[in-house]
Amino acid sequence: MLGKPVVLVTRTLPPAVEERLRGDYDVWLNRDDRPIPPEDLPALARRLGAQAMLVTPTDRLERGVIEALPNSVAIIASFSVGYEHIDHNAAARRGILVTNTPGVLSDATADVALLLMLGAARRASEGERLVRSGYWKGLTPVQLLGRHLHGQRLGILGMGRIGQALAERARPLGLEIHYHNRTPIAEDAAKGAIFHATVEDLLAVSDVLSLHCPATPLTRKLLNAERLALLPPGAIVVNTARGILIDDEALIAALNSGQIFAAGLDVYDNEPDLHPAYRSLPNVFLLPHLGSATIETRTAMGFLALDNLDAYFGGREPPHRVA
Ligand code: 8YV
Repeated sequence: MLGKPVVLVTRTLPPAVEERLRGDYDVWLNRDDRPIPPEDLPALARRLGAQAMLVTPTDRLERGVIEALPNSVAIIASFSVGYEHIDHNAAARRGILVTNTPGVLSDATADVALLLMLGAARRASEGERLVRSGYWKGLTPVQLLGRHLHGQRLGILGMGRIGQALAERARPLGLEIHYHNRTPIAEDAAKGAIFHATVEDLLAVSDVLSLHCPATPLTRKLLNAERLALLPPGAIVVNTARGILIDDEALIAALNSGQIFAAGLDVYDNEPDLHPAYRSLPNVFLLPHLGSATIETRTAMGFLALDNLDAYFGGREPPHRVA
């Protein structure tokens, strides 16, 4: 291979990441950072002679797009831990490698899960809106009373890296940790967290439920009306994983009825076009997919994506290959 490998980068990345890209690759950067329509990506890759693509969850690379990619594309590196936006089976059929960026974002995402848990329980966004509105008339003994988290049971659905990082943060707050996972995790990692063999068993003991499982055909709308009804009355729901895990209509109805006290959401089905009802519900703390949004974490994610590319173009197995 004569020149530097050609890499098509679909979104603007942190400065240090783009600098490393420019140094090691013949890189095409999306200067105006507007999402490129997925159907336009194959033609762009062909025009550039791209050997690699560095994409984000805003790039839907479904089967049709993957099958239309030029043969020059050998690897798709995702700037994310989640990779449901890439049809990795179609990629595997074409012999195209797919990689992700796990681990480096666990702390930042767990911090946001904790922020949402505290914000929802203590009605932070209502309070913040009241103060900003100019209509706050001062302290009253019964104003915006929230829920105490100390002594409550936190149910973690998906006890992977991010779920365990949240447990680390919640224990000192006096929350009792419960979890469901396909298999129990090692005792030393669980640190006393109580395993529940079924989702339903976990829901029954979750005063606060936090979702940390990947978006797959099996987890699509996993939190539906039947399952929401299993939560203790007045429970709190937190989601920093993927919006498609929740049946929006069901959650909105439960928030309206008070069956669910409050929710803290960072991700949404079909984001950014989230279900409009969420915007007018007072008892929902809404964030715009900020899970990993720190300069340190996003730079580390970019470097991990580049480590995957460096390994591949160096003839080695990428450290975080998912297909
Ligand atoms: C990122 C994410 O915000 O890693 C993921 O799966 O959803 C987030 O960490 C996103 O990937 C940024 O592009």
